Amino acid sequence: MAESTNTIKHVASPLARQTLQDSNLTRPVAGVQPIRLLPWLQVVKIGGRSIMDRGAEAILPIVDELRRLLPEHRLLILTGAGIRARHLYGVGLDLGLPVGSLAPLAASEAGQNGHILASLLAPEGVSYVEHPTIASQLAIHLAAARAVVGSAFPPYHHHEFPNSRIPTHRADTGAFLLADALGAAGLTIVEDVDGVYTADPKGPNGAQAELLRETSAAELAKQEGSLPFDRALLDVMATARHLERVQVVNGLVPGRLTAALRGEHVGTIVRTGAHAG
Ligand code: GWN
Ligand code: ATP
Repeated sequence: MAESTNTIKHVASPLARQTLQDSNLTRPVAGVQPIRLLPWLQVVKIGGRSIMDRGAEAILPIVDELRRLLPEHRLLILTGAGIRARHLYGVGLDLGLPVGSLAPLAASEAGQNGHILASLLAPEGVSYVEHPTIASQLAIHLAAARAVVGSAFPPYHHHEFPNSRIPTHRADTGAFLLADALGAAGLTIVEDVDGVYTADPKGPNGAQAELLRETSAAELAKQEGSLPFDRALLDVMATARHLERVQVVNGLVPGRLTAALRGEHVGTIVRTGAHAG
């Protein structure tokens, strides 16, 4: 018996003997920069309300543009939820549904928009892939096709934070979390405005609104009023590990998405908290 004790192999684990609550203790192990899983990937978020809800008039030119981009880029195309989710929030809130019940219902509308877009790109070999596939089999799907489409919503369901009656982590936040976690080359957010303005250009003070060519998540966090994306996006940008910037472009103007993916400055560049290295 004594001999067998000597053959036991002890597995040393640097975090085994200490609390995970003390960042001074965990930093030597947990403070290293994560690797980029898909460094060649370009993520494109297509607005639900701003693009998909407009139907053929807005969708078909974007589909044409995406089709022409396929030889140049490998794309993860993520769709937002749009007007159907807003109707759903209205009905659900009236009934008193908790935010964690509303989140997956709204998310399913983002998925439906993804299915629509993927159907139009099917002749190019593009398919809708489910959340679990994005989580664990994205690489093989992108080895088989130049692009895939998915829902931009994060799959938080009943885990959505209850600090708001409307889900705070919606399509823009979901797209960013995914792009940053994958270490993607870029994220382009496609809207129906030229970028981020000092105020809603379609709002009551729209005439005074000025386009911000370049800004940062930190600067926008100080700006009161509305934004063309979820405010929670600013929070996740602040703690980004890889994506140093995001470009918001107008998808109703042909060529803007293509130019953005080629690295041109054609919308608003929003710098995140991530630094090269
Ligand atoms: O249904 O359009 O994925 O990719 O957040 O969950 O509410 O689900 O609850 O793989 O897991 O409606 O069924 O639906 O949009 O999210 O999907 O067609 O469990 O492929 O079954 O994390 O698509 O759907 O809505 O994304 O955003 O079956 Mo849908 Mo969404 Mo499909 Mo997905 Mo949710 Mo799944 Mo999921 Mo649910
Ligand atoms: P989803 O994908 O969640 O359905 P979306 O991204 O397609 O939504 P909206 O959430 O409606 O679209 O955001 C775009 C709209 O935001 C623009 O049409 C514009 O009117 C509005 N907006 C509000 N504030 C601003 C701002 N500061 N700058 C630019 N646009 C703004």
